[in-house]
Amino acid sequence: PKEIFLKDYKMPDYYFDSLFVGEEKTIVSSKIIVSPRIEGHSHPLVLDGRDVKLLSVKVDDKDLKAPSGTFTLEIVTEICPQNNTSLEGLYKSSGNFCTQCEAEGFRKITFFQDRPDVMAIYTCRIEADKTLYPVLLSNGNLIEQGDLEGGKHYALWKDPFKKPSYLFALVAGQLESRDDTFITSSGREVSLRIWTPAQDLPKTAHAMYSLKAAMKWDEEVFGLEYDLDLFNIVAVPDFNMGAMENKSLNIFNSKLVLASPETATDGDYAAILGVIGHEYFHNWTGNRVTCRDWFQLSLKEGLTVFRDQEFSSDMGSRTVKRIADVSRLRNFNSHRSYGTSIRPHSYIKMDNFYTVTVYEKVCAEVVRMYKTLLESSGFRKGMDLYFKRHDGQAVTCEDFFAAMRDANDADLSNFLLWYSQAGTPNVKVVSSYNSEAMTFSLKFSQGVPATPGQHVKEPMFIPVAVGLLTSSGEDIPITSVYHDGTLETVMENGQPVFTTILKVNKKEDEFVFANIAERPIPSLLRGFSAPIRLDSDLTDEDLFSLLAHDSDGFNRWEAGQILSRKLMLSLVADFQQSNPLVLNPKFVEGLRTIIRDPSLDKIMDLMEVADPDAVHAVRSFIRKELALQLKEEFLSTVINNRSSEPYTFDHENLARRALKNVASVCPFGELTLDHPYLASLGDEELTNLALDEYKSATNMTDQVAALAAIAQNPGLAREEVLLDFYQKWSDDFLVVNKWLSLQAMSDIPGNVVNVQNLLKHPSFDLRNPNKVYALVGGFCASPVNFHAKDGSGYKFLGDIVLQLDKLNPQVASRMVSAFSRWRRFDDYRQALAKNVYEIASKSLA
Ligand code: B3K
Ligand code: ZN
Repeated sequence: PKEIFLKDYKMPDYYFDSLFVGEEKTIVSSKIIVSPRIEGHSHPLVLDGRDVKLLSVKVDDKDLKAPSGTFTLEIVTEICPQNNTSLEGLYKSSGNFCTQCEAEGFRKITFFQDRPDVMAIYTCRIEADKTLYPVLLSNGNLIEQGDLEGGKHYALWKDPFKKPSYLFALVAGQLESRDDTFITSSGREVSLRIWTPAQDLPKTAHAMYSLKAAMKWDEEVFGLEYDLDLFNIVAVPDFNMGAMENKSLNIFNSKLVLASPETATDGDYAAILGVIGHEYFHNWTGNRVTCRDWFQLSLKEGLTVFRDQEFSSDMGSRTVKRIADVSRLRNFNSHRSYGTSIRPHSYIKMDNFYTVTVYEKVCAEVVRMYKTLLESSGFRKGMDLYFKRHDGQAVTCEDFFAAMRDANDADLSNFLLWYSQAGTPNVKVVSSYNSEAMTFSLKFSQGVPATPGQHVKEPMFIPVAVGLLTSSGEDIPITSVYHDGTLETVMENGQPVFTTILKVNKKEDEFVFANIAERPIPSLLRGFSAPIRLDSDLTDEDLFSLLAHDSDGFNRWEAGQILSRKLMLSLVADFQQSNPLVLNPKFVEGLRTIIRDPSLDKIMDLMEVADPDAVHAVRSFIRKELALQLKEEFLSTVINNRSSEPYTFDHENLARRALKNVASVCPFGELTLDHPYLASLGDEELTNLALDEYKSATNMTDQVAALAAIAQNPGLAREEVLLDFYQKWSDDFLVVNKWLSLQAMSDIPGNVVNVQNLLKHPSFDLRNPNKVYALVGGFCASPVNFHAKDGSGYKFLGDIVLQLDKLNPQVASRMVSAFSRWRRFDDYRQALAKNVYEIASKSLA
């Protein structure tokens, strides 16, 4: 494979002004108006194409000849969507046709300059059998439709906005729609339609609610209005990713559209809200302003992930959302040290560029830092200028940076290093209090670890949000800070602040707070204001105090995290030296106070007692020990948080269910490894409690959590309840996937054999990405069985990946990324196919 370099970017030699796509069975004819970028040049026009059979090419209605000036290019190709298991380009899913063109799928439909900086107006005519494919959709507005001979019909769609090929979409099939309308802030009426097979329509209510909420939010927060009269969402069961933001025709993985209280968990409801918002927000950040080349992926993804995170925070609890996002970020990156920068200088296969590191999480943190540095109003000014300058263009991360800087006249100094420099900055902070001068000093030192190809690193520009607490836990007003020999006032509207942003951008940087009457406890990096690793000199006592009192909810959780990590580490050492394990009573007491506190927003303090990657034995010990010592508290938590009210998706009920399920059962069901406390004891009384929870559950959140609790202990109860669950839900493929993933993630010894058997279960299908993610992905998330000493887990994954690579290279490469979390399997890596190669060589440093 050829490696593509950012430094080699060249502007296209030709523009494509408009494109007409027609699809009949599998014949694609396209007519493209082509104009050279530089009049009179003689560069060849090179088109991309993959797995496409060329039937004919015509230039200006004549045989191929090199034209100068603008000309029309007509191409007819033949493709086989029914055999397309890669799920890129045009393919069939459950009998319906649909497309996925990002990043380079359009070249699997026809020959084209398949690159995001070639933007054209698309007109698309679809012809198909009317009975088999009654619904024909594409981007933009429906211009014309009608019947044709031989039981066929056609639809002609035109998208008035110029767009790159990756945003093209087409759907043909037997679908029905849930219809609604949205009135924009300027009074235009937009038709909203969510398309699914008829039987699934009742499950689209939450998706429609989410779409309307997102449209309203984007108007209110960013002044961004929807720009067409129609917005379509189509749900398909076979989809590599979550969803796709095609202009006015979003295509979604069914998992992120369909929900009912009986079949979807709180986690599913939250994911639907976030992803519907995400794809909708792309209409401005991605579609109206797009990327010049794929190196700029974070320009649209980082910004849009940030926007969806803000949207979800505004719709629910900001603290809970922030904790969830930061946990994910850390979980995915803890072993990789963010080995790639968010804008690498080269790639081999674009698809492998869509990793959690490069694509989503860190990029969104970078956008968040602009907001932290410029505040909400400055950030909004930057966004406004970005759209004013670049609407209708394909641009770069520097253009976004320039808009933020220019709109605020801000000194963002070396901020751009966040895009190019790989590796997580390690920041150390040392504090000291001077009672005579009444000053409190924070001395920062930073360093970025060397990463492959980048040995020497520059200091980064790091916004550190800081608050100071009194010994009794109250916020201390901050009025002024010395930095670089000058005293800066940090008041807002003449009032002292409780949180201030320190701009750390030197290798060693000191900040001194003035007028501090007692030795304060610093609350550092509030809200996780920068994606760094922070090492502070806080004592256990400071941390307990922050855990109990910090006004920053995120840092309360963070203090609990640091304390439990410390506890884990000391126990791991004891374990290794065969010392008896004893739980620090201070820790148990700290937790007891929190559990007894009736306010619910502290659920997260309990959720992750330890780092998910820490040693299994110690983790189970802590869990069991806490369950034993805090049994009374956990039991009353379960009882006090039961509810017989109908299911509602709101913060209070989410928190209540999460608290109950973490005490007795399991938070957020699918794909979390946070074990329920009480059920970990495995005694009969508590197994019966979980069984009661299972039987009386009126929603999937409670039901799957109880199931997970029972399933953690091998035995008859486990077998019976798993069978019961399957029999109940065997017709609902999304629920069956939960059943698959729950068994796959299990810590019970020798689970690889069960998972191998499940591969042969009638409910499993290697061609469906969701099932692969549930079963194979679930297994790789199990620290015990995937990483089994005998290598059975790795061998299992290696074999599957080889099979998957033939069917669907994107899914294969996502699965192989499970290896990237550990460094010791070179032996296994080498056996993997081409797709494995890039992830292995590029992001597994
Ligand atoms: N932009 C798409 C992801 C496409 C992935 C292609 N392999 C979904 C999103 O981020 O909105
Ligand atoms: Zn996106």
